[in-house]
Amino acid sequence: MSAAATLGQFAEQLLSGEIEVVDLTAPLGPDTPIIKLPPELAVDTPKVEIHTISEYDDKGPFWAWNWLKLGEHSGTHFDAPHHWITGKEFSDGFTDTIPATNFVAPANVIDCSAESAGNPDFLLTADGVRAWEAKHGPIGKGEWVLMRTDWDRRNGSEEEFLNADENGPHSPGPSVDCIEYILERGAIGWGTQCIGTDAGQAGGMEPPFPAHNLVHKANRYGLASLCNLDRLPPKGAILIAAPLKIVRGTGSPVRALALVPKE
Ligand code: 23J
Ligand code: MN
Repeated sequence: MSAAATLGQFAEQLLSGEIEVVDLTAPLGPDTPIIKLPPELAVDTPKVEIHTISEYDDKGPFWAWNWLKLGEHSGTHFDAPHHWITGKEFSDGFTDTIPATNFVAPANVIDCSAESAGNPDFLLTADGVRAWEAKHGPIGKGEWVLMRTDWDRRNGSEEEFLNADENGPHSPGPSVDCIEYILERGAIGWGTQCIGTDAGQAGGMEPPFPAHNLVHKANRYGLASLCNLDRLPPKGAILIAAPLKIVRGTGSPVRALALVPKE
């Protein structure tokens, strides 16, 4: 089929509802959970603030608008390669220099919800990914790998979302060999439903924070705090996730959307 015919059919099926748009984005506001890093290591991102400029009043009689204060890595967000020291040299590794074609790509959704419900420190391994491929088909070059944990059900409460105790946060994520394997397959990025792309306990891995360290070293991307992955098929969805074109930005909140065939 010609690309024009494909897009023509796509337009029809989008308008008829045969192709659905699923919102993978959490609400972005003052209640948005924000990552807390060990105090000896870091300064945290401030909470999101939304300030009214006017709302049809003496500050602006006919219009409403707000100004925002927010970190790049707030809420459902995109991690660009320059976010991590291993990716700092890529001239196309900033939110304003990544080619726009990379913001639209097929998604592989690996369901780890049962494992994560039983163990908040669950790690998806390379063997886990290979077992998933044996069942659903290979992860292709240029495709996203998304870890479904249903962690979005905790997103309304920062305490539940971070799930921290005296030993730090406990949330599922990838093992080192998982990330090595998906990069070998040529994945364009790694996405999760937790506060960041790495597991809560990933600071103690070797290398520390392997999703950040290895994905960005390969000039690939991350997505964090994704919602509604339970509404996506294992394969067949197209993910659209475009960061704001922040000049030399290291990441950005996104409105992440999936195009999904309606069952
Ligand atoms: C900075 C340091 C460690 C981490 C993160 C940021 C994130 O998760 C992020 O939002 O990129 S783990
Ligand atoms: Mn981030």
